[in-house]
Parts: sequence; structure tokens; C-alpha cells
Amino acid sequence: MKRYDAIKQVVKDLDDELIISNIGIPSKELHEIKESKNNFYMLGSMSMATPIGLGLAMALEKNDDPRKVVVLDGDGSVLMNLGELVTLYAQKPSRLIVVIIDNEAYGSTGSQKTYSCEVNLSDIARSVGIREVYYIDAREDMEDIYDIDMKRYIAMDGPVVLHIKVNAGNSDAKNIKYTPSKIKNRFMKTIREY
Ligand SMILES: Cc1ncc(C[n+]2csc(CCOP(=O)(O)OP(=O)(O)O)c2C)c(N)n1
Repeated sequence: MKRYDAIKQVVKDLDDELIISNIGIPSKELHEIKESKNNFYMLGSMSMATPIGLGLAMALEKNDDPRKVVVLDGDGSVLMNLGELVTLYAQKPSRLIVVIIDNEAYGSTGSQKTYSCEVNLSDIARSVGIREVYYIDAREDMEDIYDIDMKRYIAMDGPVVLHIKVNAGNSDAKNIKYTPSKIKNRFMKTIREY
């Protein structure tokens, strides 16, 4: 499967979880698959989806807000900011699930290859000490076989890293219908609503 189907699998069972999606086409695909006030479409800052999710998860925990945060990140972005895995380990955000959708490419900018074909991002996450690291190879086109049980990962004490290997390729998802400030303000309202 490709990124689009992986996102579909990941979000199908989500309910009140807050979603931070990666820059570029992943955010457009989430917008098309499951538009929601719980989504923060991160438009401008490559490598910042996980750090934003980390800060949010830590704030929720501090405020006794039980909601979980799901980050939809990409291999190129994680590779560009590998230190975020160390920070995840050190901060231990119990309400954070980072889903790395690994297409071995900078998919949003033309699918140039990344080094995730050379290094294993799960191994890197484990090597810094993160305990809950799961790997799914979903590269074959067998969507029904790769039924991703997100409820299982949501129920765990974080940080959880779910690394999903997919085939490269973008859908023709449309542009997000909201301005960046609308996306931010709507999401901030959702955070405060609890
Ligand atoms: C600092 C910086 N470098 C490059 C870009 C251009 N850029 C935007 S998205 C992207 C690819 C992101 O790749 P990945 O995180 O693997 O996600 P994918 O699109 O493959 O799902 C690039 C290179 C940027 N926005 N910021």
C-alpha cells in the first residue's frame, strides 16, 4: 500500500484523539480521508510534526486531559530531525503515538530517495531506549491483510512509535480548504474544549 491507504488504516478507528499531520501531501491526504476539528494540518515546517505532537502530549498530561496525540510523520522528516527520537525517550510522553509512514522518499517534493532504505528507523528508535516500537511492512498491495489495529497502540502507555513501510507514491488529494490561521485557531479551540 501507499501512504494514502496507510493513513486511512491509521485513522479509521480514531475517535477523540488529536492528530498532527506532516507537511505536504500527507496533510492533504488526511484532510481528504477524514477531515476533523481534531486535525492539525502542519503546513510549513518539515521535521516539526513530532516535536509539535510531543509538546501537545506533554501539555495534555500536565492538565490531566486524557486524550492521546497521534502524529503522522514521514521518514524524510524524521531523518532530518533524528534528535526528536532522543527527546521522545527522555521526555517519555505517555499520551503520544508517533506513526512514521516510511515510503523511503521525500514524497511531497518529487519522491527523491531518502536514506531510510539504508537505515532502519525502528532500530534507531529502539537504540535510543524507546520501548514501544512496532514495525509493519505494508509494501505489498494487500490492504485487508495489513489491517492496522490502532486501538491497540492507543491503549498503550507512550511514547509509542509505529513504523509503517509503504510504497512510494502520492494520491491526487486536493488542497486543504482552510487557511493556516483557521487551522491553528480551530485546533486550539479543540484543545481547550475538553
Ligand atoms: C527545511 C526544509 N527542507 C525541505 C523542505 C521541502 N519539503 C517539504 S515536504 C518534503 C518531503 C518530506 O518527506 P517525508 O517527511 O518523508 O514525507 P512524505 O512527503 O514522503 O510523506 C520536503 C523535502 C521543507 N519544507 N523544509
